[in-house]
Amino acid sequence: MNRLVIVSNRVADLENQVQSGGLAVALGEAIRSVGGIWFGWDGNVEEEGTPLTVTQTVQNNVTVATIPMTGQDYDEYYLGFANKVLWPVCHYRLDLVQFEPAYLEGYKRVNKTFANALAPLLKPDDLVWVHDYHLMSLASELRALGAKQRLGFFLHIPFPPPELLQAIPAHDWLIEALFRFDVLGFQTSNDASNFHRFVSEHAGGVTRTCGRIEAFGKTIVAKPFPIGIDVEEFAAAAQTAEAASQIERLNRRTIVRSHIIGVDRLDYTKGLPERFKAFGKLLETHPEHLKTVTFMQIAPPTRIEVEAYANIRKELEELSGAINGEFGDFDWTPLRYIHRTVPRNTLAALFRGCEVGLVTPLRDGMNLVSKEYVAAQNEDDPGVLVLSKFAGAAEELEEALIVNPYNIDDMANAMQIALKMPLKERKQRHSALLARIKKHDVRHWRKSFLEVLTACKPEAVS
Ligand code: ADQ
Repeated sequence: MNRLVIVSNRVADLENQVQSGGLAVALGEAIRSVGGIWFGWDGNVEEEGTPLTVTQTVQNNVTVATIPMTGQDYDEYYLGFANKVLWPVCHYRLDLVQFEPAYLEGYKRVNKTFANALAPLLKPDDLVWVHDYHLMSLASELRALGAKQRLGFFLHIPFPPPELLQAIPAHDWLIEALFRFDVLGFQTSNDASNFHRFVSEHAGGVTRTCGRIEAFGKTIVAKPFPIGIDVEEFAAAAQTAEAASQIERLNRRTIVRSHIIGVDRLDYTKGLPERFKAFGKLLETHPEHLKTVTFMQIAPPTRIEVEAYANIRKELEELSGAINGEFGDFDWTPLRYIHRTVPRNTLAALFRGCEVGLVTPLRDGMNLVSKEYVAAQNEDDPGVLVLSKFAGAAEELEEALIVNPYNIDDMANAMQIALKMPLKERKQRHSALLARIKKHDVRHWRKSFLEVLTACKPEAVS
């Protein structure tokens, strides 16, 4: 078995698996079984001129190798090119792009710094698996240093259609850099086909069978590998004695009969203002829910230095205040809006205790919350998932109530259908959804990607 090297912007906390979640556990498990390295930024920002040295901690056969970055790197690479250019374009939000030439330089510089620091740690037979939009030019930097290893890349966020991709300054350079990997993994067939379309229409590429595509003098594999969750682990977390007491606490407010829940990072892609408005619409059009339904939105702030994130927070505070002001009463708060990260076990319990799960992003690579909500349900009395057609998960989770998150009435209507859905239909939909998330769980995702990467010939690399 080849050693596995995972590279991502941030390194997951392999010690604290309860907090870090399914992905960290699944990848950590893979490294532990074959031995290897997890490499990434340590989260620290150093003064300009401080040497950026790699720190390695070794536990059994796993090395966690991390490196700090400078304030300039943080501003230009992380906040700049990654989060003010790539993130909005990949989520179809050209209106939020803020580009400065220094951002691109910062992105190239940090990818190069990562490559310089990682290259000496690699062994010839390693399988290197790079994650996400921060590190799209890492393979090209590693190849420039002579790396011949098999290099794979997985994009956790959507890959936009060519018409939007072209809004990224230097997108041609970025696509050519991606061709220095051997395997590119996308969340959905839509994302993979957007990539194929760009390469064939704008880079003279030729699509072959089995996801292979030829361009820039090289043939690589570029196909979907939809990510999943650890279904058994999450289902078990929802059924502990502690979870039962949390659910009991939720129901102690006897005045409320049904709970609706949303859990997302506070991000403009997650469709939160639209969701809040839809809940307001539900109360307005179906007054029978007054005092009997609550909506709990858990949304911890992220990337607060980026203006668009501060704006969304302000908008949500105003909307939740307006809804509670209009509909609430001294003994009932219709919308509870919580700004904190919640331990995974508590999340699992809350999902199980809530009759409706709202997952309504305007655009999302996959969305793991949708799968966690399904996994946490009581099979004998399951809740209903309301899912945006623009979440990658909608390609698989057909039995959810699929909504257009831009259409407030459509979402309010889906909430009403969910709240009224008979047990028989809830069970039918849930068992179909559960079967799907079990079939494509996180281990299947990892195994299928690594099988394709292992099957590449390292000598095929130029
Ligand atoms: P995210 O945009 O972060 O991930 P998501 O897939 O929903 O979105 O994953 C979020 C994870 O964080 C889930 O496991 C969820 O339970 C957890 N989480 C969210 N809010 C939390 C809170 N308040 N407290 C504790 N935990 C919380 C990116 C892409 C997605 C893609 C994933 C994985 O944007 O589209 O599905 O990567 O590839």
